[in-house]
Amino acid sequence: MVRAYLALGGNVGDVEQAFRTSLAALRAQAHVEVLKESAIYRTPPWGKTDQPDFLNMAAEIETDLSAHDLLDLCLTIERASGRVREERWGPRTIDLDIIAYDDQTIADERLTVPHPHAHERAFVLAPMADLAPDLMIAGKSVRDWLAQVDASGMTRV
Ligand code: A4P
Ligand code: MG
Repeated sequence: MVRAYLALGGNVGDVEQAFRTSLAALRAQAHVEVLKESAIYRTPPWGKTDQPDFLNMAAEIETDLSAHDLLDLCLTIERASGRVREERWGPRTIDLDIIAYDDQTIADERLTVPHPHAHERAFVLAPMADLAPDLMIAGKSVRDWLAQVDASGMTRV
């Protein structure tokens, strides 16, 4: 079994419900155990700023899936949880990223792990700090990265 960290985020529709649906889908998987969930944070939009605030959280899991199979599962869950209405596929409610997979470094056309932007983003680092402040990403701990980035405007839900 491998320890891995997932970051969840969204800003369309009922994101908390999408988080619950996604975590339930992970739990329902024989190959995944959800060990810990972070708090949920309301976060100012990063990058493209003229859009609604996001909700973000992270989960610590144990899995015997390969990193690529875990990615496929995340994409499947994204599609299933991202439905705004049952009868029709709506805008994507949820983004499910693999932040870390064991202590492995992966870089191919489908997958980059650790997530290449995790250490720059308070909306990833704050939830990750709830779970694994000492986890090393890009040469520094999550705690140290969090102290360096702009985490203003974030609130725990
Ligand atoms: N992929 C490669 N590495 C990974 C990984 N470690 N985890 C590939 C997950 N996927 C990975 O993903 C497209 C492809 O990335 C996947 O099919 C997989 O093969 P995507 O999520 O559809 O798109 P993206 O490339 O991540 O671009 P996107 O969604 O435009 O940007 P980001 O970087 O995901 O950022 N502000 C706040 N406050 N909170 C947020 O959650 N999120 C974004 C989106 C922007 N601003 C935000 C937030
Ligand atoms: Mg993404």
